[in-house]
Parts: sequence; structure tokens; C-alpha cells
Amino acid sequence: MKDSGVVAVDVQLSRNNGVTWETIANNITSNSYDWLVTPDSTSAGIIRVKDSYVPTRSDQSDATFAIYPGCCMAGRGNIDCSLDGAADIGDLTILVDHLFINFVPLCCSREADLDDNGSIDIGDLTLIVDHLFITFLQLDSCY
Ligand SMILES: [Ca+2]
Ligand SMILES: [Ca+2]
Repeated sequence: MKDSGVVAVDVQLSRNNGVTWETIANNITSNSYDWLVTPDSTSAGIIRVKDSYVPTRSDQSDATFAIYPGCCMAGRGNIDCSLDGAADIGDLTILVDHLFINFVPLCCSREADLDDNGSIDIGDLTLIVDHLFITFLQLDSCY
């Protein structure tokens, strides 16, 4: 909640713990602002709110926060929903665990449905093994 002496604020985001900043919104006069989270993912996010007219007056989040890649927002294969968004050996491990060992639920089943046939099965396992080790086949995007 902004102080009554503050007319408007700018909201900024850093994805690298304050090294660089991007402006999310300018001249917000209300006490809240809804922001639709955008890529890139980060483990070092900070939000800063500055007085639009007296930029030396500002405050920021006390601790960093993470922005995770969305569920199947880009390419498939990030089965473990890792922050880097990458399809790698960790994702293969999760898929094997899901299919054969502990049957762990998946954080985003669409990431694991590599052949887009609506089920997670051995066909998807074949594709990620192919992607990682054999033909390095490009995985389809989610859309
Ligand atoms: Ca991953
Ligand atoms: Ca499938």
C-alpha cells in the first residue's frame, strides 16, 4: 500500500537479483497492480516499486523469488519442470520414475506427452531417449 503522499508508482522487475531491471508498469495510481507473469524464468527475481515523481523513494522485495517456466509454454520435454526449461537427463529420470518405479505424478503432463497422443507411455520415453542420445531429434513445441 503506497503512502498517501505518493501520487503514482512505477513497478519494476529484476530477474538477476537487482543487476538489471525491466519496467512492468508506469504511473500506477491504485494500491494494487495485476501482472501477468512473462518469461524468462529465474531463480533470482525481485520486484521494486518506485515513486513515479520522486525516483529516490523506492522499496523492493526483501528476498528473491522464482519464476518457473509455464506448463508446456514452449518446447515439450521439460518433464521435471526445471527452472532452465531444458529437456535433459533429469527429465528422462522423472519419466522413467513416473512410468515404471514410483509412479510419481508429473508437474505438467503435456511436457511429457512428447508424441502428443494424449497419454504418457513408452512412446514418449522412446522420443526423449532419441532426443538425448540417438538422433538428437528436435522435440515438438506444445502448439
Ligand atoms: Ca528439465
Ligand atoms: Ca504420448
